Amino acid sequence: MVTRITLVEGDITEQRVDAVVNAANTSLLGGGGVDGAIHRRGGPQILEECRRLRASHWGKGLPVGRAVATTAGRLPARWVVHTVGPVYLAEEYEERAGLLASCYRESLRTAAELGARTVAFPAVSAGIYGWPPADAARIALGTVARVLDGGDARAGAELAAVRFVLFGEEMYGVFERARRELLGQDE
Ligand code: AR6
Repeated sequence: MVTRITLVEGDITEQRVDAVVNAANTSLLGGGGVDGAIHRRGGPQILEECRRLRASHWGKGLPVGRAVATTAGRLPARWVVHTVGPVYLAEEYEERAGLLASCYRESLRTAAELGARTVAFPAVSAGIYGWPPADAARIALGTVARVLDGGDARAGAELAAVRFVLFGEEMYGVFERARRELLGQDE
């Protein structure tokens, strides 16, 4: 459902949405990129909850393709949904593309279970993890559109809007083109 997906150029830590998705790593203990920005702006409460998750259910860390929620700390959101994207590796494209799609599905499911109606995503795996931006955008938009269209009836029904927050003009343009190709031109 195209109208429920929007693209904005900006900083995900400034988004007023119910849930902000973090492109984390398996350790859940922070890193660079969007992960670093979320922990910096959100404050130490987020890391405290991540540590508790590591001390309990996710002792070995969060597997690639999965998602888990914590408080959003001082961010203007209610929750941060942490997901772990795959590192790009051309020789294992099929398997890893499946895992990237899983990040979006699992994040939406996790957010919907909490009662979130609005969710903001960064371009998972398209930074430090090296996923080619156009392909990352195609997977991101295609997967979210399928969930909203009822591929996952529960998550699709509860979510009112999904916003992709793209860092920089270039990534925004890549998503805009992918959106046009996949979903048609209209809003
Ligand atoms: N708001 C929105 N997007 C951002 C922001 C921001 N504040 N900052 C960066 N981006 P990356 P990955 C964009 O590297 O590829 C971390 O160390 C960025 O320009 O954050 O999944 C984790 O701990 C790019 O387009 O995530 C992992 O170890 C996109 O967000 C690893 O990086 C994703 O880039 C994850 O790598």
